[in-house]
Amino acid sequence: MNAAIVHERTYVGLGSNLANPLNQLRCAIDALAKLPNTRLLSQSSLYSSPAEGPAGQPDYMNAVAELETCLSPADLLEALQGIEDAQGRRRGLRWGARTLDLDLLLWGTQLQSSAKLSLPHPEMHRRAFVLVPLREVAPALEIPGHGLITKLLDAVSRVGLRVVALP
Ligand code: ROI
Repeated sequence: MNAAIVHERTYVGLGSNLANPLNQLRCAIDALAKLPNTRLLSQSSLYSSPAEGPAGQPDYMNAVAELETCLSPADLLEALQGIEDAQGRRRGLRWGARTLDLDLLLWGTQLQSSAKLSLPHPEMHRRAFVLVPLREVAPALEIPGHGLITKLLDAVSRVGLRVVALP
């Protein structure tokens, strides 16, 4: 008998603030839909938000994609980095401006922490630019170790975050 193939529900955060960010996100969503052994289930609206972190960078466009995948977290991470590279990502300053950032937010209910990958993403529960689009695609989500998304949203400021395009 064949072993059952495990499909995990996974969420990816998208961000861009260089080189036509709206287009960067749209291209990235198309690339996510083409990943092997993976299905794009839904995508959030596209949001504009002021940069968090180092000042003096352009506003970001952000969105979240919901996927179902048979890829392991490590393989999915590698695939996401491949999409970032294909869209011209230069890896320089840690929190600097970027053409495309794809953050693996959650992979099922997996908890892990390593230099390469931590799950859930260690900053996601504090970031309105992640939580607001994430709630659109997963309104009842519980973030392992942090609780319900609705509760987390009560604690973050959404100043400056606005929808610029529907899914
Ligand atoms: N700020 C916003 N608004 N959106 C991002 O995607 C984003 N990504 C980052 C930092 C620099 C932390 N700030 C951001 O990596």
